[in-house]
Amino acid sequence: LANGNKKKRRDLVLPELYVNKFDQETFILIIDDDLEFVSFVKELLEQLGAQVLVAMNGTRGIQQFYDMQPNIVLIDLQLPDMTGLDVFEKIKDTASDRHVISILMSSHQTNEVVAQAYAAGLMDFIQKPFELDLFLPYLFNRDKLQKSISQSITTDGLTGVGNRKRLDEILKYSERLTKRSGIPFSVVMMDLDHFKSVNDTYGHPAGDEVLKTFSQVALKEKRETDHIFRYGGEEFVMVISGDKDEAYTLVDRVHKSFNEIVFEEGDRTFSVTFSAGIAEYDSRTETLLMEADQALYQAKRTGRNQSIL
Ligand code: GH3
Ligand code: MG
Ligand code: MG
Ligand code: MG
Repeated sequence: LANGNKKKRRDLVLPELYVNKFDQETFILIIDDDLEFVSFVKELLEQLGAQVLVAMNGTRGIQQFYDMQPNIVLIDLQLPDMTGLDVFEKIKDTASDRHVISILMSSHQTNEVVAQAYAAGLMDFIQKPFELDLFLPYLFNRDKLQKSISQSITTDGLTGVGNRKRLDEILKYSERLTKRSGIPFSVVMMDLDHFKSVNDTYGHPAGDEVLKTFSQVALKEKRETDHIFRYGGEEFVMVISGDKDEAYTLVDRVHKSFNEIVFEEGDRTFSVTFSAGIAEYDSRTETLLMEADQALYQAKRTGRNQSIL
């Protein structure tokens, strides 16, 4: 097997088509005790833009799965402390909940093993050593399909921005990124002011237009590394790459742009404002939204149409 990999390494020429194809949100966990095989595959997947972690036994693999929350997990059937099927048994609920691509690997491919893998709920079985020129295009397509499924169930129907499920994912992703890179991130909780009276005065469809416009303004003002979500009715959350002062500056831009917009309903015109609460990630995402919500409450209580840090 080791020799086979060495040979593959020399022979492998990646078609240009497959260079840097994974996006930066592709986290791959490899649970396998074959050091030579995993370091080779890890290096290759990283060259293709994925972030890769390796666990050398089942116990560590399960732990890494929950810590890292990968979107792809490759599990070897024979591990030092348990079988790959045992590992999957321990992670399958979360894996299915998060639409993780789960693949069992083994050098011994029997119908029985493959059937067991599918019966256990794994998405696929791959024989080792990989035929990389087949495996890579396959994995890339699979990842894209999975992401587009995830995308459609994590998008808010009215505004097209991410929904709460997507927010949860991005918060976890941001936490991981911050722990690795040290670059801070902040969240902003935003709530439209007196929105009930917008609906009451101009009608629910006009209110819907305001929500859509607000989303578009936030999308336009945010940078590529920032994210916007509809949290609920007329509440939105932004996850911003940077400290709370950077977040403040960004929200200020959104405030200025949004306040300028004149909505028309029949022959009447009106403007809408919003309030915002900002909190910077410290060490726990669990309390982050609560902190931002408290700041938002202050913003509401002390006059609305403002941001509070
Ligand atoms: P405050 O400044 O304190 O936030 O006052 P508010 O009126 O904005 O807050 P309140 O929570 O009383 O009202 C929120 C309103 O948002 C009530 C609800 O009908 C409306 N709303 C929630 N979801 C939607 C929606 O999808 N479309 C429309 N048009 N209105 C919505
Ligand atoms: Mg093994
Ligand atoms: Mg509200
Ligand atoms: Mg409101």
